[in-house]
Amino acid sequence: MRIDVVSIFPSYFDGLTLSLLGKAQDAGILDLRTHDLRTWTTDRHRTVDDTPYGGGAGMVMKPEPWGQALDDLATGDRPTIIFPSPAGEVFTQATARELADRDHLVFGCGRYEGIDERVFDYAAELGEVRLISLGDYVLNGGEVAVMAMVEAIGRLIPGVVGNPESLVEESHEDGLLEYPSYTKPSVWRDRAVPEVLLSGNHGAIAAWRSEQQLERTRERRPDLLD
Ligand code: JEH
Repeated sequence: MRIDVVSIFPSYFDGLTLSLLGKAQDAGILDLRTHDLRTWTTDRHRTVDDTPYGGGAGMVMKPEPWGQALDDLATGDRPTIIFPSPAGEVFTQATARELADRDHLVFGCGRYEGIDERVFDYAAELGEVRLISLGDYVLNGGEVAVMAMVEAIGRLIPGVVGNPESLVEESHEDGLLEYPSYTKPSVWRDRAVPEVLLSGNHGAIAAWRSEQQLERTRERRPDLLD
């Protein structure tokens, strides 16, 4: 899979070369390319923003650099073009699964008050456009949202997660929160691991874990039970 990310802060994405996604890039499974939007500016000050028509606070990203960037990156294969936006559909595991199936993703990270609306309309001529929100809170730009989305999508690409059994287990998940996990030592700072997990009784362990899942979901995420 190829992923292009356009941002005025491309070094945000340096962290994606670490760990699993870094190995996937070394192995040639993931071709992740980050780009500085300012390379597509033509003025001496490499300007990417301007004042909003109609007035209002803050600045809006100019369309021209975005148009040039999309012309260069969204070539040939009609990629899926994703703009993180507080006004987008909310990103979920289902979104990650859907996007992990694509051959080419282009992410456009806005800053300031966002990007000139005509860019989304133009991008639709080059690929499938999606406006996606990481969640219902306000960020200063799209970068952190794209970091999260690329990690969630990247780990679903076959061969990226070392132990594919973890992914199989996830895909069989029942929509409940996970059960608690423990490792050695069996007693730590006066806190014992629940007895049943040391019992070797696999039926009792499975029952306890299900009960824990239900109880935690009722307590922390009752919305998942509706
Ligand atoms: C933020 C891309 C580009 C901040 C505020 C406003 C909210 C409400 N989950 C997410 N939150 N924020 C972003 C995101 C994602 N994905 C996100 C971005 C950009 C994504 C620029 N910004 C900064 C930004 C305007 N406010 C939006 N409203 C509280 C009602 C108030 C207005 C726009 C852009």
